[in-house]
Amino acid sequence: MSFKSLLTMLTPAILAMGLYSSALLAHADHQHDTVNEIVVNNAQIRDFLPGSKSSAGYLTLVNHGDTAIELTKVTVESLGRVEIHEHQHVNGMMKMQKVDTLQIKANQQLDFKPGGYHLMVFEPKEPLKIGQELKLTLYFSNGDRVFTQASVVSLESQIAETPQSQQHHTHH
Ligand SMILES: [Cu+2]
Repeated sequence: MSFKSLLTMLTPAILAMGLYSSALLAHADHQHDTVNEIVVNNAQIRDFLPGSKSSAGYLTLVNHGDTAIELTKVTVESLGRVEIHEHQHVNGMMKMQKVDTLQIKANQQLDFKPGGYHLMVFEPKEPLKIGQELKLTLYFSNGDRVFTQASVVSLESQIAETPQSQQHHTHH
């Protein structure tokens, strides 16, 4: 067998190997995207008002995935307890209550904001400082965890960024 014919025989095999490895790479990229299907933006924790035992936190959560996900728990560095709350109108009164799990549908964005879903934070281990960044962790029922940095903001700056229509609601 000549060298040339050996090469001709092997070429399809070499090509196939090349295709196989690029297919593997493409697969790896896809896996990476899948992990990042939950995106968290603009996480904020309001500084505790003097004498107040609780404060509020807001963020935007986007599920870029094809399936619904369930948020089950949130933790924030230096805060002893974090709850997920929602507001509801009951007999003309705005009431809030704790929710154990919060579903975010496929390709849905959920805004935590004044008068809607919000985080209720308690038990600061030390006084918070405006501008401080705290690590915030979101836990999902499928075992996924998403980390973000939450900025500590003043009540004044939070109101300034809130649409006019929502300002009338006093939280706590
Ligand atoms: Cu609340």
